[in-house]
Amino acid sequence: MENKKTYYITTPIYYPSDKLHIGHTYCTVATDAFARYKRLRGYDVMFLTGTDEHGQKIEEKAKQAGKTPQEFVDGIVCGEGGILDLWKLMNISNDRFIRTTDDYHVAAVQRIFKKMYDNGDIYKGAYKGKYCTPCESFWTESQLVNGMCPDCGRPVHDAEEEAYFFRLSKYAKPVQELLESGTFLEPASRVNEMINNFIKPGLEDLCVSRTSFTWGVPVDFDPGHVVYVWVDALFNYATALGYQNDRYDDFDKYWPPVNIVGKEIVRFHSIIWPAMLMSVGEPVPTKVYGHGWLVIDGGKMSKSKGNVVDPYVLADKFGVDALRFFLLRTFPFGSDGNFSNELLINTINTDLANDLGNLVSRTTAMCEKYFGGSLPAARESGDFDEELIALIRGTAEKYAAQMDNYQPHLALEEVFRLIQRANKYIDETMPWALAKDESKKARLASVLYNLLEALRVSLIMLTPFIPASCEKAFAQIGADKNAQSWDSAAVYGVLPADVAVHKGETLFPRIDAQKMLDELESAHKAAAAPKVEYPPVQPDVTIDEFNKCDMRVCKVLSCEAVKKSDRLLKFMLDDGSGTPRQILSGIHKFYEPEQLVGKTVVAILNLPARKMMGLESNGMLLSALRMVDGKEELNLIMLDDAVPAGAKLC
Ligand code: ME8
Repeated sequence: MENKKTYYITTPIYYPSDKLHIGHTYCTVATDAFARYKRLRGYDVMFLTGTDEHGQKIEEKAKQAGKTPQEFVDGIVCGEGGILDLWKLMNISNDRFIRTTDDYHVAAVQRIFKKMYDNGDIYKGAYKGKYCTPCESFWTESQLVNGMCPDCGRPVHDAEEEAYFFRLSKYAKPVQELLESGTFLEPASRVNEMINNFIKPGLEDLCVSRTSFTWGVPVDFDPGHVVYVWVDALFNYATALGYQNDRYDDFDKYWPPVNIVGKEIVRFHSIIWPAMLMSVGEPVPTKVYGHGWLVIDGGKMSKSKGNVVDPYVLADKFGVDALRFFLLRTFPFGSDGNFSNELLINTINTDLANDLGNLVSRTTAMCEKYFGGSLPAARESGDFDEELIALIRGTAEKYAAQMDNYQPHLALEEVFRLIQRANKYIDETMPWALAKDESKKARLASVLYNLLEALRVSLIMLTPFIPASCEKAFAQIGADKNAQSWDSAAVYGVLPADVAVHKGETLFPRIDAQKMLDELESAHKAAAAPKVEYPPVQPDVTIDEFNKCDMRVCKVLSCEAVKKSDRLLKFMLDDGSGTPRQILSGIHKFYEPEQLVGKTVVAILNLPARKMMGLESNGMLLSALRMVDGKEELNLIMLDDAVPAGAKLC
């Protein structure tokens, strides 16, 4: 048997520094559609996605969350509502998922780094830059803000640090030739950008090790250095197939890849990446496609701007297929696209509910109503058939040309030309009028059969985009596996003459735009709210046990910080007894003393006295403690000042 042709396609590996948003989903859904399309065409496909888990940014984020870097990334990648869950929800058909913290990848990157060191392409040198001592950070001249550290605004000084460099300069010429040849980098507009902005001004050698943090792949022959995160990350595409490791064994089978990436990382993928592959003697990618960004009001989505769009919320409100479809139908893949909920609703209503949804429901309903779901054998052709049948036969080729060019929105344009033509065919042939005339039954059967065939080939081409909905629609129009195959997508007459049709559920209900916009606003607000963790409820206590706790209202007479403690505050309280009571409380992180003087608080008075920092504490102030995004938050319980000191809580 002849071996199938192989096809290897990848997404970028995303940083698990935060939850992913609709921009990441856009890239992954597009790559999924390309992978599904190639499978449909009979290719043996390897589709890889994954996560880029090392580097200073992740190390810092983990620290802020009070977790180790590994715990932190595990939560974002594998935790509930994490990256793996998101791709499952979005029906992503990846064959493999790589995490750069996987042992096999780490070991392979060490071998790759050593290989480039041994062949002389990596050498030890000195990294010269501007150093900010308090921040322990190196900066380049251009990163400085008014000559000062961009992080803390303090002065910087010239400094040198031992580091490894990759001889990128050596590869300037072959990389330029690669960029200028054929279709390695697309869209073509990005080629000139790379050559003019990066290669022509002169490619400098690239610093490929760091000593200022440890969360990375250690350079095994020089402790203290970790491999630059981009070297570690780019090679994921190779190690995931078993390159320089034993975990997998299909590098020879699938290499080289098609790398789908966002436009901001085209430089890494079209200059540094091929140069490093040339260094280790492996073929460069077949293609690097730099897709555009989804923007909101012209600006890139970012967590700091608070304008990220949560794919979980959108999938929940609109359905996974509607969201997948919208992303690929609306925005030309190589350009930026302005995301808006209005556009999303409009696309769903126009294309999915009206054009496709109506074609499915009208056609299947008429098959049931006029023929009980099974068409009779007699046929009669008539006006308008020819044009529709020509489109049924001719659309697949045009669609394929667009898909092969990584232009999903144009491929969908072809499919919708056919769907719209089929809807017009219903208006032209007026099946409801034919049904009234017994002598027109054969003509009516032909009309409905032609509509089913138009639907069938459309659904084949829509499968890479909306797989779950197509499966349901195929069942409704009675298309078996053979009638769903790519080979049958350009053939008219594949459904059996007596095809059995079942009208099913509405695939894409129409959306009430205003109602949905209001719902979305509140859903996004709820999703953006910090995640609060509540501890489980404690085992029961009896009322007598509870009554033993003497909790009283107290007035804060004075409050001051305890010397040499950054946590403790010392309170003198009026507890109603006439004698001031001293209580210590470790809440300085949350309150300054002057905020609390005069306040009405609650304390439990009959706890045994305790000494802290040499001072006695006679009781404990009550507060509400909760975990918000992994951090402790505390509110002291304060009552209305009208409540007198000494009042008992019950
Ligand atoms: O750059 N619109 O990871 P990352 C469209 N770890 N696509 C977007 C987008 C937007 N607004 N925002 C993100 C990294 N993307 C590296 C990659 S690869 C060896 C290492 C998509 O988490 C787009 O594909 O920042 C972009 O390139 C990618 O997410 C960046 O993801």
